[in-house]
Parts: sequence; structure tokens; C-alpha cells
Amino acid sequence: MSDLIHYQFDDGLALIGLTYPPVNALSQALRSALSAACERAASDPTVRAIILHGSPFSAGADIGEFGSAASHAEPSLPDILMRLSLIDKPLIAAIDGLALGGGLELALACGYRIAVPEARVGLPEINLGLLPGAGGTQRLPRLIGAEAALDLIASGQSLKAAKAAESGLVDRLARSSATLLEDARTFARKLLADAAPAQPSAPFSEPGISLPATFITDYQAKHAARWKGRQAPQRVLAAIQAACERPLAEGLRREAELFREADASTESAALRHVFFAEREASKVPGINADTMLRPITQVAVIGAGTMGGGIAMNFANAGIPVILLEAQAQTLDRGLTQIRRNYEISVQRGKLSSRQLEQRMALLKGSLDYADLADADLVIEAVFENLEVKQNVFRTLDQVCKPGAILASNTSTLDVDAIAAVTQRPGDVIGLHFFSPANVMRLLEVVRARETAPDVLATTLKLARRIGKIAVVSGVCFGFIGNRMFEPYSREAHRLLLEGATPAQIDKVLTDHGLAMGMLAVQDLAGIDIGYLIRESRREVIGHDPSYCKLGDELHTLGRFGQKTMAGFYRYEGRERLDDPEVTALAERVAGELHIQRRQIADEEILERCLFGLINEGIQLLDEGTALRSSDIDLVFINGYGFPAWRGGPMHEAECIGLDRLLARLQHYRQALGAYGEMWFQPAPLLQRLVAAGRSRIEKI
Ligand code: 3H9
Repeated sequence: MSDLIHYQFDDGLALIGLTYPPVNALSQALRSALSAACERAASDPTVRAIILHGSPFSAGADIGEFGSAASHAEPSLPDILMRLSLIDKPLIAAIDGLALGGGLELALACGYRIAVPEARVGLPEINLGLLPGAGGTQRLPRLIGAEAALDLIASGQSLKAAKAAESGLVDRLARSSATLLEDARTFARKLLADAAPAQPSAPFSEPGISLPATFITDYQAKHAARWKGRQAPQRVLAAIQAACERPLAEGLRREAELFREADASTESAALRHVFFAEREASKVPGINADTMLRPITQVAVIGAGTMGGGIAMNFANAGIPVILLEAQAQTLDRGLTQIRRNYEISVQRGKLSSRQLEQRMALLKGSLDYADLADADLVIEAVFENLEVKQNVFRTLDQVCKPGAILASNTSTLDVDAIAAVTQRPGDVIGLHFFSPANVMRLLEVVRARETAPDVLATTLKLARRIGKIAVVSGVCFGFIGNRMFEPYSREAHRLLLEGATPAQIDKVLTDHGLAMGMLAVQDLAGIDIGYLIRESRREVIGHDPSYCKLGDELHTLGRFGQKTMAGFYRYEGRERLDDPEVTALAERVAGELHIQRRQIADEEILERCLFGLINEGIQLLDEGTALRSSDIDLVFINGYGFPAWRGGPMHEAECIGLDRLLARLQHYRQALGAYGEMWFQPAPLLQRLVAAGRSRIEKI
């Protein structure tokens, strides 16, 4: 038959197994083989029922084919599934592992579904800027009702099969993976004995009938904030509306139309880029599948503040015991109490049971004594951001930790080589830069220092996955990838205030672009004092520009530290953020002192200056080798700085804008902004080389 399909005849049953590792993605080749196998079973009079199976069942359409001819090549998935739904013998999908996207749609085209209880089912297409395009938006509402179907499709989340069985998405649960095929055979024989129809009638044959007329518009309004700027959710709604209002065949045609639009959209191209970027990020030169890993069964975190506590929670959540070390009993108690409070909030929100809370707290042990770290396999230091303070911690760790323990610093800006240098074991030292709140944010910048050993890097990357983080490897430089790029972004926002923009105008331009928060609101949240301290440590680099974040420095002098003092770039009334005439007056005064001409600034200029500055820095980081690839930079900005994933990250966006245009605009600002432009808008040499070579992708040449 084909390497991609295993066909077996067994006493009146055809067992068709998908065997295209790793995830049975429904590529053109697999679709052809599947279609041929199903036709064979359909036309064989000795076959009375058909069981489709795979392990995992299938992760859906082959994402790598989207945007190419192979995606639409015959036989198409919708056509195959339509044909399967018309075969006059019962088809049973036997689901192991997962049935996602087109994989679940394949199962939905079968008359019956049996699944291992732990298998996961879902329609995550929305996460790729798509909608289910092989009948999912039409068959699922008819099976479980429009509301439940929309919840599943719009969330992009998967469910355990045991849960899916409650809604009727899965008909029967198998006992285990090992017995799945045996249980599927028993199910098939029962269906045959009962003379069950090939396709049972749909429980919700008219899915819209009992819903209010405003169901779709209400749903849209409820999710408007989360879906701002996105198109895929609108297409999902349109498809569900068709399921509610039209017969199946018409609904399928509408779904196909919407899918074609989505497939060609920039949003989907961006989200597919992010999907592959996440998988690519773990591929790092110098380490491979043969790199030995160090066992991590005990972790220690130094510092029980907000950051240390958040870091510790990640490990407790993954079932790994953590020692939380502090200098004083009172601080330690406060830290542990805060962790408990965080878990209690999760319990109140129904995300955690009280039992799980206690289990996690039991994994956290407080200590005031460095000697307790002797058995830790990984120690993460999260103390005050000061090189000397951190070096002292590492000197102590070098004395108390066992040989082979990984010693990590959570520094966000400092030189990890200089930290490693104070130990006798620099190969065991690495940077693990968690983002705040550390128990929530998905990004982990893994800083590979000059002497970090390959197995230390490989172990931390594996561990990052275990605790649910997206790890991106960075070289050593001030601020690593994220904060180094954040710097020109922040500088530009400060400067634009002096030139005449208001905090609210700047932030609105950025949030309209899809950023989770505006730059100045971020500064107020993070603390004006924190930004000031970071600048203090680098005055020798930035001091030649008298306007550099000058307004931030002035706010610091006034004690306007941001949200915590109810005043920073904004003033705060409760949770409301308001432009403050005092800040405008301050900006006018400072601009006057620095002879900066104030003017009306167009939104486009604000966006270009903030965005292009950080992209230019990203290109420079790639050229220096601090970032391994442009897509890694995108992941940092999406997962650590609230950049919209549906734009694919700043580097992907630059490729969409066009590198020649990016270069031209940087050159424009370099000239238009006088000495300031000359200083800060120098196009990265790699950008100039790429444009000269006529390249459209950002890569090192
Ligand atoms: C769809 O179905 C559209 C239809 O409605 C309509 C069609 C007309 N395609 O993530 P992992 C690769 S849209 C191609 O590291 P895990 C992945 O790149 C699709 N490749 O493992 C990686 O390759 P490599 C809807 C895929 O265990 C390898 O498999 N489906 C696909 O952490 C292992 O992946 C989805 O959105 C694919 N569909 O997670 C599901 N899936 O080793 C997307 C995986 O070369 N996939 N690969 O780097 C996932 O969510 C996760 O990959 C999964 C496994 C949960 C399956």
C-alpha cells in the first residue's frame, strides 16, 4: 500500500493506521494514501466497518504546506472528509495521543469516535490565524451544539477526551492506549450487531434553533478586547453563524471560502511563523540529542521577593521541590505568604484545587542557611540587580554547592561572564532571565556565557520546557536580546515626549498597533526608579546624549516613581491613568533647556521611530551573534514584551514592511532629527548589506 498507511483486514473490519511520524500531519502524501485506503475498504464487500487509527491520531493539516501549492493539492482534506461521510459503512475514529485541527475534523467526519481518556482533542486553528477548514465549524456544532462548539474553536484550547465524552464529542472511552484497538473492534462489532447507521443523525441538526438572535454579536462583544486587531476570530464567528443558519452543504461552502481568505492572510502567515519559530528556538549550535543532561530533582532559589517567589512557583507547579533562601526570617515569611496568596487566587478562580495548592506549598521549603543548598541540582539567584552583590552570592555558591550543580543568575542586564568569573566553575554558570511575573510570563532568556558547558545549556533548555517556558538563547551583552532592544524603544518614547507628544498619544499608537501596553504605561508599572537605576549603571554609554531619557530622570528627582506613587508619566486616580499637565509642563521646560523644538507629531512617526529603532537594534544583535536567528528575537518580544503574536514579532513585521523601506525610513530620521538622529538612527550594517544584496529575509550574511 504505502509507508504512510498501515492497512489490515480483520474479520469484517478494515483497520487503517496513519503512520507518518512524528504527528501524522495530513500532508498531501498522507491525504492521498488515506484516501486510497478508505476507497479500498469502501469497495471491499467483505469489509463491514472501518476503524481509522494513529498514535498520535493526527495533529491536523501539515502546517508547513500552508501558503504553498501543496496545501490545496488534490485530494484536499475537505473533499476526503466529505467522501468519508458518505461511505455506507460505519467509520470509527480510534483516537490516541491527540486529534487536533484537521485530525479532529477527520474524526468528526467518521460516524463514531472512541478515545483513550487522556487523549487531547481540539481545534486550535485560530492560534494559527485560521479557522477549521475541513468541516469542523459545521460538523462540531451539529454534534455538540453551537455554543459549546464555538467555545472550543474560539479558545483554540484542547480538551481531554474524558471531558469531551461528556459533551458527546467522543462516543466511547477506551480503557487505555494499549487496549484502544481491541476496544475499537468491540465497539465496531456492537455497532454492526445493532445495525447502527453509518452516520448517526446529528444531535443538533439545527444548531442555531434555540439560540438568541444576538448570540453571535453578543459573543463578539464579550471577546472584543482579547480579539482586538485580529481577523481569525471574526472568520470563526462567520463560519459558526453559517452553521446556525444554513444547511450543511452550504455551510461547508462558506467555511471553505473563509478558510481560503484566512490561509492567504498576513495574520496567518505571522502566526505560522511564530509556530515554527518556537520549535526552532530549541535548536542550538553545540548541543544535540546526544548531549548528556544533568538530572534536576532539587532546585533552590535565592531571594524570596516578587521575582524569586515567582521563579520558585514555576518549579513547584511542575512538581519539582524548591528551597527558597532568604537572609531574614521576616522576608522569607513574607515571600512564602505571597506565594500562598497567589495560589489562593488560582483556587478562587477555579484553576487549582485546594489539594493542589497544599501539594505545591509542600514542595516549597524556606531556608535562611546557604548550607541547605548543598544538595541542589540547580540554584537560581534572584537578588538585587547589582554586579557586586551577585558576585558575592556566586562566591558563596561556589563554596557550598555540590560539584555539577548548575549555578544560574536571573540578571536582566548584567555581564554573566563577570559573574561566572568569580567561581572556580564557570562552565556550570548560566543566565536564566525570567520575566515578571515569573510564574505567568512564558519567556525565559537563557544566557549562554563564554564558558557555559553544553550540557548545562541543554539541561536548562529541557527544564524550561518542563516548566512550560519558551526558552530563547542569548549571548552576553548589556540587557541580552530583550532589554537591549527595549532600550532604543524606551529612549524614543522619552524623546518623543520632549518633542511634543503626550504619554497617552504615544501609548495609544502602540496599543493600537497591538502591543499589550504602551511604553510609558510599562515604565510606570515597572517603576521610574528602576529605569533610573539601570541608566545610572550605564551613564558612560548614554551620557553623551543630554536628552537621553531626560524626562524619566526628572520624574525620578520629583519622586514620581510610577504607579506605586500614583504618579509617573501619568497621574493615577484609582486604576485610571490620566495625562498630567505637570508632566507636559516638565516636558516643555526640559525641551526648552535642551533647545528641542516642540511640534505636533503624527502617529505614524511615533510608531516608526519606536518600532524601527528596536528592529534596527535586533538586526545588530543578530549580526553580533548575540541572537542566533531573527525568529528568536520575535519570540522574545512576543513572549516577554507584549508584542502581538499575530504580527509575527518585530523582525517578521520588518520583513513584511520591506527591508528597503525600513532602511529608507531610518535614513530619513537620521537626517530629519539633526544631531539626535545622527547619533541614534544609524542603520545597522547588516541591514545595509541585506538591502544591497536585494534580500528580503533578516538573516546573517
Ligand atoms: C489545520 O488542521 C487546518 C484544517 O482545519 C483545515 C485544512 C484544510 N504540521 O510541537 P512539537 C511538527 S491547521 C506540521 O515539537 P510537542 C513540529 O513542527 C493545523 N508539522 O511537539 C515538530 O517538528 P520538528 C492544526 C507539525 O509534543 C514536531 O512535529 N493543528 C504539526 O510539544 C513535533 O512537534 C495544530 O495547530 C503540523 N500540524 O507538541 C497543531 N504539528 O521536530 C499544531 C506538529 O521538525 N501542533 N508538527 O521541529 C501542536 O500544537 C504541537 O506540535 C503538538 C505536539 C501538540 C501536536
